[in-house]
Amino acid sequence: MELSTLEETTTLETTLGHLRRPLLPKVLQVQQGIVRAVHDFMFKKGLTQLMPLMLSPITDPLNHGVVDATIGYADRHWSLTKSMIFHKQLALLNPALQSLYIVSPNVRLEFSDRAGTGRHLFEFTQIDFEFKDKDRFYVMEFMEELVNAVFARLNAEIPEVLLELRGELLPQYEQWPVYRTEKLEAALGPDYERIKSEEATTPFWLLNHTREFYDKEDPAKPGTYLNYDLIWPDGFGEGLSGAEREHEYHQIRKRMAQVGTSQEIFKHYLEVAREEGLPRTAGAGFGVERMTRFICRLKDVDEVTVFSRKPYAASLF
Ligand code: ASN
Repeated sequence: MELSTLEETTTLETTLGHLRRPLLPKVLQVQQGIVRAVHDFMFKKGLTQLMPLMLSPITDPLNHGVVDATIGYADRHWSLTKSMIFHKQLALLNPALQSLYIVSPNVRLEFSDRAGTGRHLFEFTQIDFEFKDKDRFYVMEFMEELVNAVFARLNAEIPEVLLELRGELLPQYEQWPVYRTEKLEAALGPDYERIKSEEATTPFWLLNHTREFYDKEDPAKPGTYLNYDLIWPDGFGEGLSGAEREHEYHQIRKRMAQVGTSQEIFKHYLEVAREEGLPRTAGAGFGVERMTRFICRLKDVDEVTVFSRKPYAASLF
């Protein structure tokens, strides 16, 4: 969509209408409850909180194209944060730091084809966490425990809000099914993720997406990856992605070449991998607005925002 069309369709009335929605404060109460419960959970589990960064010479290349968001400052290009993946890994170079988390604002200037997914905002917050010397099984179990802890807290703290928004309290999940992308694709075709999410009644894990160079390739099965997505049920789709990370210099370079990442932009990161050695880590990040949307059973994640951030349907503020 051209900007001129945007100007015509985004009026002051629609912008103010969005922020005046009567149910919005209740949705925000749920979101606040999630963040508070997550902080307490992370504290109990011993993760150190880092403050977010919004600008860096390197950021997540993502596995899909977005509009470039770099600015010039002090003779250098600085990218707006798409995720803090590399900063999580680099921060764990500190020998006294074992695990960390960040409430991290991300800017991803999505193209208009993601405007109608119900799951994309061009600016959102993810809670990103990373552990040194842990594997995918540890991270998946950690997230399962986190979801149940957050849901139990919300049930205890704001039952009347949950009843009004979703008609019932939140469940506790005992079993999280685990599927592999290649098997689901063979059974259900290319739209397997959506189909499985619509069929599911509990969250589940989807293993092995072919993605960014930093998701570790399985040494036992080259061409497959030690990553995991949490998929919310009832058609709400992806809510978290994470992986064990590549940390060996030659393997990182091989994967960069395969997926077409610029080694020039990442030269200092590569230097650390070559000279210092990156720590062996695993982690993940989940979308706060997406978790809020799932809990409140909202049609579109943009219903969680005060100022719309739906791709190409910009708010005036
Ligand atoms: N936060 C994700 C991870 O830890 C990366 C991302 O958001 N693209 O793997």
